[in-house]
Amino acid sequence: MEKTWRWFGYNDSVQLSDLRQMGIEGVVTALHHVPNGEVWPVSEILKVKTDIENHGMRWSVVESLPVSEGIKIHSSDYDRLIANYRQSLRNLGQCGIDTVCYNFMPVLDWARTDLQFKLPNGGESMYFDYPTFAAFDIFILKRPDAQKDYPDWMVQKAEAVFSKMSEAEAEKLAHNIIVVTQGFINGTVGDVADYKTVFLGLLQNYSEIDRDGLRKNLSAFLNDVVPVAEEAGINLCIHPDDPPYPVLGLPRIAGTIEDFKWITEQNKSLRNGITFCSGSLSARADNDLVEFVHQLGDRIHFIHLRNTQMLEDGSFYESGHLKGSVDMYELVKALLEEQHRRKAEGRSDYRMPMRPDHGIKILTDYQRQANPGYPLTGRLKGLAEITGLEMGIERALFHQPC
Ligand code: DNO
Repeated sequence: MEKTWRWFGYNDSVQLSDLRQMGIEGVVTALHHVPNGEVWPVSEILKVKTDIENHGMRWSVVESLPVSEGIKIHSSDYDRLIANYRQSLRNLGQCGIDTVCYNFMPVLDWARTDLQFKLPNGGESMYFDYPTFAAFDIFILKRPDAQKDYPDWMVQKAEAVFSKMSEAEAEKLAHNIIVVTQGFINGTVGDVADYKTVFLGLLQNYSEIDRDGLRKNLSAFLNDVVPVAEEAGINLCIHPDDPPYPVLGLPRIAGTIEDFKWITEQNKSLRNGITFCSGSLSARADNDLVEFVHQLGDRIHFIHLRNTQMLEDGSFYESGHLKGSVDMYELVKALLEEQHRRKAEGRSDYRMPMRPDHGIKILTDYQRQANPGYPLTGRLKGLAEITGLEMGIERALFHQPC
């Protein structure tokens, strides 16, 4: 696998020169300063690309070229937004960028209820506590009819959680979910005073859009962008929903093998591909990740590796890279088999870009500013673990590394 690293651009506390020392081959980044829905100019793309190359790496993946809400709800602004998206793809292709990740999650990208969850060893991780999330939805956000979306036992648990929360804690929870976790990935709600009201308004846009409706909109999006990706030589890859099930009454359509099969069937081109995120997909007991790779491996263009520990009520926490619900040995083995299969077929894209996703906050991470989930040392530990695992599997099973 190609060793890549998510770099948040020039505001990142990690420099491109640091990445070289860490053995990184490819950078995963985005033009974070371009507002959602606007065209990514060639000059801006080239500036970043050249800088990465001057540091001896390549710009392996764009994560993400954000899909605006207007495209997801197919609003009256759709034509302008999709024309801009297509133009950004052409511009990226013209600059020689070949992989673009995106997601189709309504309103909210990833969700966690605790960004500073203390592990027994003193490290800090992130937690999605379902009852706490329900408490946010029902009692803090007060989304109309939210209660109906949860079983009674969950509502009771949520009530108990909420009754113990101070006003400041409730505010922090809402701010984390709506603003802090979304801000650095071009989230739709800015850090405005009435962020909860703005957020409720965005949720309201989906009142008439159910699962089938959102699927229809994704299908329309794919019809409009996959042909451009083919011309531009770009592998598009959709990121799974995180968590991989509906939240806040919103439809979510990228959480299971069935979902991804459906997505790949909308356009048979290999350019219509997948970001395989083991952390997101693993937060669901009925997702067999190895089976996912067996069935859909040829569409995987980008890999995020991390682990989660699932808990009984649908809650989970991020448990590092090797430990947790995912059998990382079996998974990496399946991914390497896919690489060897591609190589034997003569495919030039056999070496899949992989980044260690998220990381536990440890050691020097407490002195260095980072976006939630992206501490340097914790992620580097993950990369080292995965690299070692990969080498062991390659040597033991394939003799000849890809
Ligand atoms: C958070 C991530 C997301 C994800 C993007 C992909 O750390 O899971 O930012 O990478 O949504 O489009």
